[in-house]
Amino acid sequence: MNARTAARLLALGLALAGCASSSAPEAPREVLIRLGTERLGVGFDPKEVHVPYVETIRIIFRNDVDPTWDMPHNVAIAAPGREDALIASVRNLGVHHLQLAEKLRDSPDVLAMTGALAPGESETIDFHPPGPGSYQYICLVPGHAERMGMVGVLVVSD
Ligand SMILES: [Cu+2]
Repeated sequence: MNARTAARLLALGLALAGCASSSAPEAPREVLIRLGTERLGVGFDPKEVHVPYVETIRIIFRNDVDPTWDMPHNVAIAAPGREDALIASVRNLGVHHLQLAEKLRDSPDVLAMTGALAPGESETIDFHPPGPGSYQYICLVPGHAERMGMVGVLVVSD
């Protein structure tokens, strides 16, 4: 965890503490999940995550690959039904993986995404699910999803 992530988590803790003291108990509006990657393979770990439907799913993503591999990974939550189009757009843009976040962050095919992270790096993003459903999370580093199957599914239940 880097200092920025730690600061964000601290801020989150303070915000939640503030809520708890000022209102009656209610359903949580936020859940925190951790996504990592295989250490000696090209894939997410875990490949499937189940969460209840809430306003905000805070995702801490860490590239856990062996540091000697020099392999970047990212995670993008694709808009349902747009997974293949998103992967194709990365191929067609021919973008370097370090430009992925810059080029695609505003794409309607992406609901949330991190930048490409080097081994050992982590980044925290907030995903606001449009509703219950299944959302694929995809590594957009060229070839990882298409050729290596670096895809997972986030199941948001009602
Ligand atoms: Cu990857």
